[in-house]
Amino acid sequence: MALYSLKMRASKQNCHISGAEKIITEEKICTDSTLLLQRALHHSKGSPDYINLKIESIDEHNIEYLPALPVKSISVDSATTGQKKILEILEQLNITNGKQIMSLFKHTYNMRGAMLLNVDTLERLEPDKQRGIRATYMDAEDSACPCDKNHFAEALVLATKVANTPHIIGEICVSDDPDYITGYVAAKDIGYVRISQLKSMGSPDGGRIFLYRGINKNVHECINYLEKQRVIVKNIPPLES
Ligand code: PML
Ligand code: MG
Ligand code: MG
Ligand code: MG
Repeated sequence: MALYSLKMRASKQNCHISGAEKIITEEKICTDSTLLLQRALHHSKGSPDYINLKIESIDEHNIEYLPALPVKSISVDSATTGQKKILEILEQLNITNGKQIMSLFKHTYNMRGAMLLNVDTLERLEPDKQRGIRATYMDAEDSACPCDKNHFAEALVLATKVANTPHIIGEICVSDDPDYITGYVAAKDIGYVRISQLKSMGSPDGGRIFLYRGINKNVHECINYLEKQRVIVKNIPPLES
């Protein structure tokens, strides 16, 4: 059965507004394209002046199937407590400079992709620092209709791919959507840990930081997997509230 990668990204004055992608069969191309375009046109970050829709056939033999990371949810009463939780979890991952890492989120808002950070030297490893690294070519097995954004399910797909990437020891995500305040920290060892509040409602500040550990000359292995490896994530659980 022929499979296609379908990707949408939208921006305004070169600032990223939204992006989403699917891996689908041919008969879904028309309906899913329309649904992704509608998402691009109606986003809380604003109206785009540029939308890119890309459709490519993919070879099913090149797909890697990964089980979804186990999910855990932590409920906190404020963004400040949520940020403190992140620091505790980073320490469990033997990352002791969490405060400095969290301060880098002030640079991620307009980026289309994530920051790729050497956690020990705090060097940024993205070849293009304005764009960042976009983890791509991924979807959930039997994924739902892309009409409404399901933050959780889409983020779990991405986090599962990222956690399985060579030299990546973890990821931190604060949503860049002004009306979405839940974020997460994820790693192969700890799973996908959702934190109910990481910023205040209405704040657009957010983004992703991929945490790299190792010698910088191996970064191409990591970027190659994030940008090229086709991945389908199995067993996405329903979100328990
Ligand atoms: C985004 O805006 O794409 C990030 C969404 C984070 C999802 C966190 C969750 O609800 O599990
Ligand atoms: Mg997004
Ligand atoms: Mg977003
Ligand atoms: Mg962003």
